[in-house]
Amino acid sequence: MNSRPAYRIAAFLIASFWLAGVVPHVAAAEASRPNVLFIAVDDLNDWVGAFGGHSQAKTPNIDRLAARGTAFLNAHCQAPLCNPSRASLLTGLRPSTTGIYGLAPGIRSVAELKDRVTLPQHFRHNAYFTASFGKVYHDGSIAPKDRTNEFEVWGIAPPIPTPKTKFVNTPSKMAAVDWGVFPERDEDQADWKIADAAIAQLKAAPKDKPFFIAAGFRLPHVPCFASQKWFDLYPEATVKMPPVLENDRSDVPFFSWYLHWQLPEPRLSWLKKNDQWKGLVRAYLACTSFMDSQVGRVLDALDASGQGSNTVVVLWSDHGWHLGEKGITGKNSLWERSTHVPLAFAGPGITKGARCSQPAELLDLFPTLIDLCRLPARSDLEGHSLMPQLDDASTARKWPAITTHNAGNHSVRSEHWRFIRYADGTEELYDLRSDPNEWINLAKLPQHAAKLREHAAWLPKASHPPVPGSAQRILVQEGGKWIWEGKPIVDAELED
Ligand SMILES: [Ca+2]
Repeated sequence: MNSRPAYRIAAFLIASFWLAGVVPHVAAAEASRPNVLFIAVDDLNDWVGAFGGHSQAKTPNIDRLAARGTAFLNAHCQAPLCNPSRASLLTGLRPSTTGIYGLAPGIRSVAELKDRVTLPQHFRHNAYFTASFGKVYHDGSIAPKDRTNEFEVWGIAPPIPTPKTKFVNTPSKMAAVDWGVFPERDEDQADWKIADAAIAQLKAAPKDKPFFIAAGFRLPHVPCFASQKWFDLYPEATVKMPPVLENDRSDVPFFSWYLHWQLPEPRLSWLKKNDQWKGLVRAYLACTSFMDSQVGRVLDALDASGQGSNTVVVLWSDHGWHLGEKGITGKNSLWERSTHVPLAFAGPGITKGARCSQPAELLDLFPTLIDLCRLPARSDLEGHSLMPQLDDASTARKWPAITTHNAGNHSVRSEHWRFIRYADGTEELYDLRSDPNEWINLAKLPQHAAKLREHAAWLPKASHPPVPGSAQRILVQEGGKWIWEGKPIVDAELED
């Protein structure tokens, strides 16, 4: 076990006060609780040095954070889309429990969740100062007048600045997708301003209570803009492209084509035809490196504040991103490229330099942070504390990671396997040891029937229908037919 000098000193001081007949202002546990620096990243897949998804990724700051603590190499989101993923992490409940699957509604617009005590609120109710900068809750999911109910300080959350005209002429329904060298100065980036605000708050945090400061970075979410120096890290001629297999999707259920195909992000066919695939890959890497530099600024400020040794730092991304794998770019799939996220913890009570390959879920953050900060336990959370793995990364974990994409579609990721079942009952199974790209669907092979059943046993029992107010990309069943994005799913070849 790690020693906890701050905890011991606080306990000693409180014991001294008690012996002297002085009633301390705060209870022992509260006085000794560590701070939390909660770093969210938008649409960051595993193309991060420490997480090994791309051999050229340059992310020295996230890497040094991971080296300071424990990196979870097999961590997965609960939903491959911003709003449902963040709603799940913040409430501690699965999408299949809440019915939040789309870009709306926000949690407070759902009757059952109106008064749900979220992760930051649980800290606030236990005498923490709480503050948020950038994208932590999904943009627009909380009305401005209600934001200080969620965090004591709800700071700036500027959007990614965009040029007057697009760099890349993507089709009109991909309006948000663009990439290129912009703006000229890093100081004009949203993530620079978000880091600045978090740094100012670290300096100004109240001294009489622990803090929970959240910083939510926007890149590498599209549009992927960064200044020239970040592109220069990845000379175009040297950029390695992700592995793809021709006809990769020929062995996946037809149902998945609809769920993942009718997307606004560019398809691989469009990128190839327009000679834009490498440009997007390069821009994504450049933006990730720039965002990483802002993580570094915040980590440096934490250390400069003198609170580094008494602060739990956790970094996570809301879901992954395809860059051509399985024929698409973007998220919204139940495959590894969409579900796999970087997750790292560092700070008091966490083993240093450890790497854990056991499955972990973003849902686990809530109970893990409760344990690390010795807050009152909650019996209403669907995740499981990662404390055993933070103590010893080789500790086996009973639970797989489950990702849900619209009602009734789930992926179950164990240490070595991925099982997917779609709402129409069709299935996929991959052995990630021999097939890390998920190219060979084993679901129909009789020799894997037991493995398939073993994973299917973990499928969520609840299947909450989409709640009222659910936005686009929602799957519903009407009169025995499946309707995806307002159109019936029919057994016909989709154009690629
Ligand atoms: Ca996102």
